[in-house]
Amino acid sequence: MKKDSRLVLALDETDGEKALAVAESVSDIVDAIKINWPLVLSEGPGMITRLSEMSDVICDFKVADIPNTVRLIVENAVSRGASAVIVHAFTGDDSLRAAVEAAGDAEIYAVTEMSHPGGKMFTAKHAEEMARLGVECGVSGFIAPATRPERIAAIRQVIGDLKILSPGVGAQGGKASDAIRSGADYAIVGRAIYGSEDPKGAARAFAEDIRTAL
Ligand code: NUP
Repeated sequence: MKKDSRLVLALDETDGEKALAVAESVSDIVDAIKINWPLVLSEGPGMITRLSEMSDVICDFKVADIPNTVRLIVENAVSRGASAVIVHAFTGDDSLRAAVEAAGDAEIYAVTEMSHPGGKMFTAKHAEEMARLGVECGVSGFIAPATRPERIAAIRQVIGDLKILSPGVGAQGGKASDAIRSGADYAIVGRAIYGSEDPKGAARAFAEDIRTAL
Protein backbone atom coordinates (compact mmCIF):
# COMPACT_ATOMS: atom_id res chain seq x y z
CA MET A 1 0.00 0.00 0.00
CA LYS A 2 1.27 3.48 -0.88
CA LYS A 3 2.21 5.76 2.00
CA ASP A 4 1.47 9.07 0.41
CA SER A 5 -1.66 10.92 1.57
CA ARG A 6 -2.11 8.42 4.45
CA LEU A 7 -5.82 8.54 3.70
CA VAL A 8 -7.94 5.41 3.12
CA LEU A 9 -11.47 5.67 1.72
CA ALA A 10 -14.07 3.45 3.45
CA LEU A 11 -16.45 2.87 0.54
CA ASP A 12 -19.68 1.82 2.24
CA GLU A 13 -21.85 3.40 -0.48
CA THR A 14 -24.24 0.58 -1.50
CA ASP A 15 -25.18 1.91 -4.93
CA GLY A 16 -22.55 0.40 -7.23
CA GLU A 17 -22.56 3.19 -9.78
CA LYS A 18 -22.23 5.87 -7.14
CA ALA A 19 -19.53 3.84 -5.36
CA LEU A 20 -17.48 3.55 -8.57
CA ALA A 21 -17.93 7.27 -9.32
CA VAL A 22 -16.67 8.21 -5.83
CA ALA A 23 -13.78 5.74 -6.10
CA GLU A 24 -12.73 7.17 -9.46
CA SER A 25 -12.95 10.74 -8.24
CA VAL A 26 -10.69 10.17 -5.23
CA SER A 27 -8.41 7.33 -6.42
CA ASP A 28 -5.51 9.72 -7.05
CA ILE A 29 -5.86 11.19 -3.54
CA VAL A 30 -6.33 8.13 -1.31
CA ASP A 31 -3.67 5.47 -0.67
CA ALA A 32 -6.24 2.64 -0.65
CA ILE A 33 -9.95 1.89 -0.80
CA LYS A 34 -11.51 -0.18 1.96
CA ILE A 35 -14.55 -2.25 0.99
CA ASN A 36 -16.91 -3.74 3.56
CA TRP A 37 -19.97 -6.03 3.58
CA PRO A 38 -22.51 -3.34 2.61
CA LEU A 39 -21.03 -2.83 -0.88
CA VAL A 40 -20.02 -6.49 -1.39
CA LEU A 41 -23.51 -7.70 -0.45
CA SER A 42 -25.30 -5.16 -2.64
CA GLU A 43 -23.05 -5.31 -5.70
CA GLY A 44 -21.21 -8.63 -5.41
CA PRO A 45 -17.60 -9.60 -4.77
CA GLY A 46 -16.68 -8.61 -8.36
CA MET A 47 -16.57 -5.10 -6.87
CA ILE A 48 -13.26 -6.05 -5.19
CA THR A 49 -11.73 -6.71 -8.62
CA ARG A 50 -13.27 -3.57 -10.20
CA LEU A 51 -11.89 -1.36 -7.44
CA SER A 52 -8.50 -3.09 -7.49
CA GLU A 53 -8.08 -1.78 -11.04
CA MET A 54 -7.95 1.78 -9.67
CA SER A 55 -6.47 1.40 -6.17
CA ASP A 56 -5.17 -0.99 -3.57
CA VAL A 57 -8.22 -2.63 -1.99
CA ILE A 58 -8.57 -3.58 1.68
CA CYS A 59 -11.35 -6.10 2.36
CA ASP A 60 -12.82 -5.14 5.73
CA PHE A 61 -14.53 -8.49 6.35
CA LYS A 62 -13.59 -8.50 10.07
CA VAL A 63 -13.12 -12.22 9.74
CA ALA A 64 -13.78 -14.00 13.06
CA ASP A 65 -13.85 -17.73 12.53
CA ILE A 66 -12.07 -21.06 12.84
CA PRO A 67 -8.76 -21.29 10.98
CA ASN A 68 -10.11 -23.26 8.00
CA THR A 69 -12.93 -20.80 7.35
CA VAL A 70 -10.55 -17.85 7.83
CA ARG A 71 -8.24 -19.39 5.23
CA LEU A 72 -11.09 -19.87 2.71
CA ILE A 73 -12.28 -16.26 3.10
CA VAL A 74 -8.82 -14.69 2.92
CA GLU A 75 -7.77 -16.77 -0.12
CA ASN A 76 -10.98 -15.83 -1.92
CA ALA A 77 -10.60 -12.10 -1.21
CA VAL A 78 -6.94 -12.07 -2.28
CA SER A 79 -7.67 -14.03 -5.47
CA ARG A 80 -10.23 -11.34 -6.38
CA GLY A 81 -7.63 -8.60 -6.06
CA ALA A 82 -7.56 -7.59 -2.39
CA SER A 83 -4.21 -6.24 -1.21
CA ALA A 84 -5.22 -6.65 2.43
CA VAL A 85 -7.89 -8.27 4.58
CA ILE A 86 -9.08 -7.16 8.04
CA VAL A 87 -9.66 -9.87 10.66
CA HIS A 88 -10.62 -9.88 14.32
CA ALA A 89 -7.75 -10.58 16.73
CA PHE A 90 -9.93 -12.09 19.48
CA THR A 91 -10.16 -15.37 17.57
CA GLY A 92 -6.70 -16.30 18.86
CA ASP A 93 -3.34 -17.40 17.53
CA ASP A 94 -4.41 -20.28 15.26
CA SER A 95 -6.95 -18.20 13.34
CA LEU A 96 -4.54 -15.26 13.06
CA ARG A 97 -1.77 -17.51 11.75
CA ALA A 98 -4.18 -19.06 9.24
CA ALA A 99 -5.05 -15.58 7.97
CA VAL A 100 -1.40 -14.55 7.59
CA GLU A 101 -0.52 -17.79 5.81
CA ALA A 102 -3.51 -17.61 3.45
CA ALA A 103 -2.76 -13.97 2.58
CA GLY A 104 0.62 -14.79 1.01
CA ASP A 105 2.00 -11.48 -0.24
CA ALA A 106 -1.16 -9.61 0.76
CA GLU A 107 -1.49 -8.02 4.19
CA ILE A 108 -3.53 -8.90 7.24
CA TYR A 109 -4.73 -6.18 9.63
CA ALA A 110 -6.14 -7.19 13.00
CA VAL A 111 -8.87 -5.40 14.96
CA THR A 112 -8.16 -5.26 18.69
CA GLU A 113 -10.89 -2.83 19.76
CA MET A 114 -13.53 -1.06 17.74
CA SER A 115 -14.11 2.67 17.39
CA HIS A 116 -17.77 2.88 18.45
CA PRO A 117 -18.77 3.33 22.13
CA GLY A 118 -19.65 -0.38 22.46
CA GLY A 119 -16.08 -1.18 21.44
CA LYS A 120 -15.00 -0.23 24.96
CA MET A 121 -17.15 -2.90 26.61
CA PHE A 122 -15.18 -6.10 26.04
CA THR A 123 -12.25 -6.28 23.64
CA ALA A 124 -10.66 -2.92 24.58
CA LYS A 125 -9.69 -4.40 27.93
CA HIS A 126 -7.53 -6.98 26.17
CA ALA A 127 -6.39 -4.88 23.22
CA GLU A 128 -2.69 -4.67 24.12
CA GLU A 129 -2.59 -8.42 24.78
CA MET A 130 -4.23 -9.10 21.41
CA ALA A 131 -1.85 -6.69 19.68
CA ARG A 132 1.16 -8.57 21.13
CA LEU A 133 -0.36 -11.81 19.84
CA GLY A 134 -0.90 -10.27 16.41
CA VAL A 135 2.78 -9.28 16.24
CA GLU A 136 3.80 -12.85 17.14
CA CYS A 137 1.48 -14.26 14.47
CA GLY A 138 2.96 -12.05 11.73
CA VAL A 139 0.16 -9.60 10.92
CA SER A 140 1.13 -6.46 8.98
CA GLY A 141 -0.71 -4.10 11.28
CA PHE A 142 -3.72 -3.16 13.35
CA ILE A 143 -6.97 -1.19 13.27
CA ALA A 144 -7.14 1.29 16.17
CA PRO A 145 -9.84 3.86 16.98
CA ALA A 146 -9.51 7.53 15.96
CA THR A 147 -12.36 8.16 18.40
CA ARG A 148 -9.94 7.36 21.26
CA PRO A 149 -6.50 8.58 20.09
CA GLU A 150 -4.91 7.58 23.42
CA ARG A 151 -5.71 3.98 22.49
CA ILE A 152 -3.80 4.38 19.21
CA ALA A 153 -0.79 5.50 21.28
CA ALA A 154 -1.22 2.50 23.60
CA ILE A 155 -1.26 0.04 20.69
CA ARG A 156 1.73 1.80 19.08
CA GLN A 157 3.68 1.11 22.29
CA VAL A 158 3.37 -2.66 21.85
CA ILE A 159 3.64 -3.15 18.06
CA GLY A 160 6.88 -1.40 17.16
CA ASP A 161 6.82 -0.14 13.58
CA LEU A 162 3.96 -2.30 12.28
CA LYS A 163 1.18 -0.30 10.65
CA ILE A 164 -1.88 1.25 12.27
CA LEU A 165 -4.98 2.14 10.24
CA SER A 166 -7.43 4.29 12.13
CA PRO A 167 -11.20 4.50 11.47
CA GLY A 168 -13.65 6.68 13.37
CA VAL A 169 -12.76 9.95 11.63
CA GLY A 170 -15.48 12.43 10.62
CA ALA A 171 -18.93 10.85 11.11
CA GLN A 172 -17.86 9.08 14.33
CA GLY A 173 -16.24 12.25 15.70
CA GLY A 174 -12.50 11.52 15.46
CA LYS A 175 -9.98 13.82 13.74
CA ALA A 176 -7.55 12.44 11.15
CA SER A 177 -4.58 14.57 12.25
CA ASP A 178 -5.09 13.56 15.91
CA ALA A 179 -5.01 9.90 14.90
CA ILE A 180 -1.77 10.39 12.93
CA ARG A 181 -0.18 12.40 15.77
CA SER A 182 -1.09 9.59 18.18
CA GLY A 183 0.77 7.02 16.09
CA ALA A 184 -1.53 5.95 13.23
CA ASP A 185 -0.01 5.53 9.76
CA TYR A 186 -3.33 5.98 7.95
CA ALA A 187 -6.72 7.51 8.68
CA ILE A 188 -9.78 5.68 7.33
CA VAL A 189 -12.71 7.91 6.30
CA GLY A 190 -16.07 6.76 4.99
CA ARG A 191 -19.28 8.78 5.19
CA ALA A 192 -17.50 12.13 5.49
CA ILE A 193 -16.12 11.50 1.99
CA TYR A 194 -18.56 9.29 0.04
CA GLY A 195 -21.59 11.00 1.62
CA SER A 196 -20.30 14.48 0.84
CA GLU A 197 -21.66 16.66 -1.98
CA ASP A 198 -18.06 16.95 -3.15
CA PRO A 199 -16.18 13.71 -2.33
CA LYS A 200 -13.00 14.87 -4.06
CA GLY A 201 -12.94 18.16 -2.16
CA ALA A 202 -13.65 16.33 1.11
CA ALA A 203 -10.83 13.83 0.46
CA ARG A 204 -8.45 16.70 -0.32
CA ALA A 205 -9.41 18.42 2.95
CA PHE A 206 -8.75 15.23 4.98
CA ALA A 207 -5.40 14.76 3.20
CA GLU A 208 -4.53 18.37 4.04
CA ASP A 209 -5.45 17.88 7.71
CA ILE A 210 -3.26 14.75 7.81
CA ARG A 211 -0.32 16.68 6.29
CA THR A 212 -0.38 19.08 9.24
CA ALA A 213 0.49 16.11 11.49
CA LEU A 214 3.41 14.70 9.46
O1 NUP B 1 -13.22 -0.11 14.83
C1 NUP B 1 -13.61 0.02 13.69
N1 NUP B 1 -14.41 1.07 13.36
C2 NUP B 1 -14.87 1.28 12.08
O2 NUP B 1 -15.60 2.26 11.86
C3 NUP B 1 -13.22 -0.86 12.65
C4 NUP B 1 -13.67 -0.66 11.34
N2 NUP B 1 -13.26 -1.47 10.37
N3 NUP B 1 -14.52 0.40 11.07
C5 NUP B 1 -15.01 0.58 9.70
O3 NUP B 1 -14.50 1.82 9.19
C6 NUP B 1 -16.53 0.68 9.55
O4 NUP B 1 -17.10 -0.60 9.39
C7 NUP B 1 -16.68 1.54 8.32
O5 NUP B 1 -16.52 0.74 7.16
C8 NUP B 1 -15.50 2.49 8.41
C9 NUP B 1 -15.80 3.83 9.05
O6 NUP B 1 -16.76 4.51 8.31
P1 NUP B 1 -17.24 6.02 8.67
O7 NUP B 1 -17.65 6.00 10.10
O8 NUP B 1 -16.06 6.91 8.41
O9 NUP B 1 -18.37 6.24 7.72
